[in-house]
Amino acid sequence: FLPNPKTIAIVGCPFSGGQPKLGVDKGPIRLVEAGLVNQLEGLGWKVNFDGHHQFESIAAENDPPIGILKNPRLVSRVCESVAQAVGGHAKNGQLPLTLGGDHSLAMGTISGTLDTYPDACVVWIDAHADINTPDTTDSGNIHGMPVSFLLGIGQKIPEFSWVKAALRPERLVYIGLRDIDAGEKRILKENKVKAFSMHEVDKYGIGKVVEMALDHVNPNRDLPIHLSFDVDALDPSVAPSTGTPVRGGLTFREGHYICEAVHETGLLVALDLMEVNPSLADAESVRQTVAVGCSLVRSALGETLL
Ligand code: Z70
Ligand code: MN
Ligand code: MN
Ligand code: MN
Repeated sequence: FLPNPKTIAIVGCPFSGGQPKLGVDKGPIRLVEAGLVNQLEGLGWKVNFDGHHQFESIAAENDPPIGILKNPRLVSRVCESVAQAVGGHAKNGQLPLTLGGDHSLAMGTISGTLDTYPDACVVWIDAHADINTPDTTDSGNIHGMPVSFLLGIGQKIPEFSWVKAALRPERLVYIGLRDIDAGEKRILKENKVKAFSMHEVDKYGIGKVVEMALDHVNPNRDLPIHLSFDVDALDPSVAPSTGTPVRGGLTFREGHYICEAVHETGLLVALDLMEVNPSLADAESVRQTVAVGCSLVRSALGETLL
């Protein structure tokens, strides 16, 4: 899908408004400081990075909760601007790499991808399903909801009317789930969304799981792929610096294997790396989490072991 010279557009999104913990907005800054641009150039990519996005200008001064949704206008406006950035880069034939920031941002990134590639499928790697609706959420944190907005399920919030319900449930697949709310389990079943939890990873092994996941969303291996990777999919021993670590996660190799296998399809058109929070845990844990984040991105963008 991508023209030569192959170009990555880094969309740095220092944003934390989809959840309550400060510091996740520093994730993209740390990932770039760790040398990500040079690393991607080393893989033969041209890298377009014109600085992190500035969301201060769209900060809503008066943003009371809607129902229990926190920072609703801020999250909506930031995601709309991210959708425009990602969509614009994709339409220019570049591969948007969005660095989060919290996972509410994927409402924007996937909207931008689907606006450019209406047939794209989404591979969502996460401990969580992030598919609560405004009716089912217990936390009010919008990073637990972006998928429901993209699918167009649940109560409609006028402030989010720009989000097209452009994602079809059969074009979405999860890997790594292990912390799902009761309401989310029902939504997954009702909408027949394919999900490979850690149980399936244990049962079949990661190679078979990725093959089954791609067979579901991309049976002929001809549709564009958007890979949205929440670093908390990895086990906390591998990626400790994240807002909601959940034990029993993907190993270092399982996480990288997913990225390598998606790269091998030649179908990747957009990539998100989300929820790195350099303010959580000690300095060595932060270094480790940032390094594994860069390493996952490199694997998805063509780094091989041999
Ligand atoms: C819960 C909610 C979530 C990430 C936590 C948690 C969602 N289901 N996502 N951490 N990355 O609040 O809706
Ligand atoms: Mn840009
Ligand atoms: Mn997530
Ligand atoms: Mn998560």
